[in-house]
Amino acid sequence: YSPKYWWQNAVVYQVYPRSFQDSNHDGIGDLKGVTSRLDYIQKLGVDIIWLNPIYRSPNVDNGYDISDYRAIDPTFGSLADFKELLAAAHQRGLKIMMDLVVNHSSDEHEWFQQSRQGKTNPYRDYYIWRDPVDGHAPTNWGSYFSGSAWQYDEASGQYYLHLFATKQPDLNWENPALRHSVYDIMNWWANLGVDGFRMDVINLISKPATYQDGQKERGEAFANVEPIVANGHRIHEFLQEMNQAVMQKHDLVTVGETPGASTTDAKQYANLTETELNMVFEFEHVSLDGNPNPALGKWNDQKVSLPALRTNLVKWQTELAGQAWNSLYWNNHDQPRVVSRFGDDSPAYRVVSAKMLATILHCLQGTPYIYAGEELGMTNAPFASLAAYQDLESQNAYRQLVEEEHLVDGPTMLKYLAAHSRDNARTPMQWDASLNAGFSDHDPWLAVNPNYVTINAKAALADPDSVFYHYQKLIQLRHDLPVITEGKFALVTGNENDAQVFAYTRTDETTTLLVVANFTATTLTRSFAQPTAGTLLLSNYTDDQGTTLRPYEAKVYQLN
Ligand code: TEU
Ligand code: CA
Repeated sequence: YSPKYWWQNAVVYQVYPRSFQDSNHDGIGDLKGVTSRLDYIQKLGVDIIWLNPIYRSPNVDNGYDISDYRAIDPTFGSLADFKELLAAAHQRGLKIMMDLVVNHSSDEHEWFQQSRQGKTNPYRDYYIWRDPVDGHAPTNWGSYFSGSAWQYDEASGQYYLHLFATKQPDLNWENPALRHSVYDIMNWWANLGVDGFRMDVINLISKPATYQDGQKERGEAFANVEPIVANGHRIHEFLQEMNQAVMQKHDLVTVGETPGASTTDAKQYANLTETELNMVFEFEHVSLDGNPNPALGKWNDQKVSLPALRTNLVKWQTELAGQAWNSLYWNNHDQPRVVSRFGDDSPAYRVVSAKMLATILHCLQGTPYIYAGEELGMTNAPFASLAAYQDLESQNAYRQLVEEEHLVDGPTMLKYLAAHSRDNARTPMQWDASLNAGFSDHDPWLAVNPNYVTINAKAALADPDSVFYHYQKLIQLRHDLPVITEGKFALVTGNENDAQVFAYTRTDETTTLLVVANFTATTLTRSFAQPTAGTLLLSNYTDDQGTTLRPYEAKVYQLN
């Protein structure tokens, strides 16, 4: 089945190269490692691989700090290794999507090295420099990674803006020369044969016309900068210009990472006429479990309720229908593992709840993204001390919130890190039960999850009831049934306030699918769980008990 745009019924597999497969015994995953595992990815049945950044980088933020946009970081291999991966992927009918990080670069990028030379350097305006105000930073904006978003530069007496780490200065998109440098880089990779871009925090590139202080929460030293910089006044102009300079010249798939984007914003970014981007990663459904104290942001350990989650998913399904395209994701390299966060990772329910969550997501409208290891039901990391975490966001947040602002105590913050640290997603891929999960024969850069002995790809491939094969079936269904891509979404009548079960239908001219999922470990009865006429297409149990739903049971029926 082929939709209007090929990426509409495609499924994406996200590879975090650092954690996927080491090929040269240094404990860090690399490109040759990815190439060696393409058969596995192909077996799952996906269409596209998204690679997190592999460009040259000092790696303070695992590659999101790029010092050369046209070079491969030696940690990952060479440009020749990349071309080999691209060719091997294309041979198997797999496309490759690159990460594009152009809200900021590394401070070690040549542009910044020039820019910091002084006010008259031709690259000065590639970045955002401001004079001090009353002897301090120009505004009270906080960085996403704690502390001020401004860094003072002694030599020129000015501050530069960094929404992320100090070593990630923001690029100045007001400068047309910078913009065209970015388009040149994109065309260079597209000409090399890459099939798309995942654009890092792309909706933060248009900064406000005037810089003003933001709102601080009680006890906070700095203001949340997101409402000030997200979806800025020139963002659509910049994306349309990029679209004309790059996307219209190649057949690319594009997804914009857009924190703080509403459905209204998404309708413009991902409108179905291909003038800006193909789709977005929105953050609403992964922000519902934030701390009730806004000063603590995402740091929390409470589970989200099904009604809150459902209301949000339903809103995106209905508001974008026919107007814009969304991506579908439960997790990525920044988010906790889905089965630990929204399901139940205890031995009794891990497999069944992982399959349930996959079913609910993969029958929605949009393009699904599977984060490496999700198809195995990999879980959060069991890190017990601060020292076990590598991620700078986690380390900085602990320092600021516990030690500097005293907004939370240490043991509580460790619980929050266990629930939400980005390192939960970054532990090495679990290939088999051998040393270091088959990821590397060297100590891995981040500890493997000890549960690799039972949770691993080799075991999953040998078990016809594994999470892996459930994902494989869901992907196959999407490729076979137009209703999954095109069908109208509707919540089952009576499901609006159900605290335990999520049930929806998808309908096109010829068919209706009914998707029912029990989000609890309790056996329940729902009349709508047994349609009067229909075929069971997929389930996470071996038999069907009609109106009875066992723990985490999920069923997909084709009606009439
Ligand atoms: O993340 C952007 C983002 O929204 C961050 O707030 C991030 O998700 C945060 O850790 C959530 O608490 C992107 C990348 O995905 C992330 O890995 C990078 O560190 C970041 O941009 C900077 O490039
Ligand atoms: Ca390596």
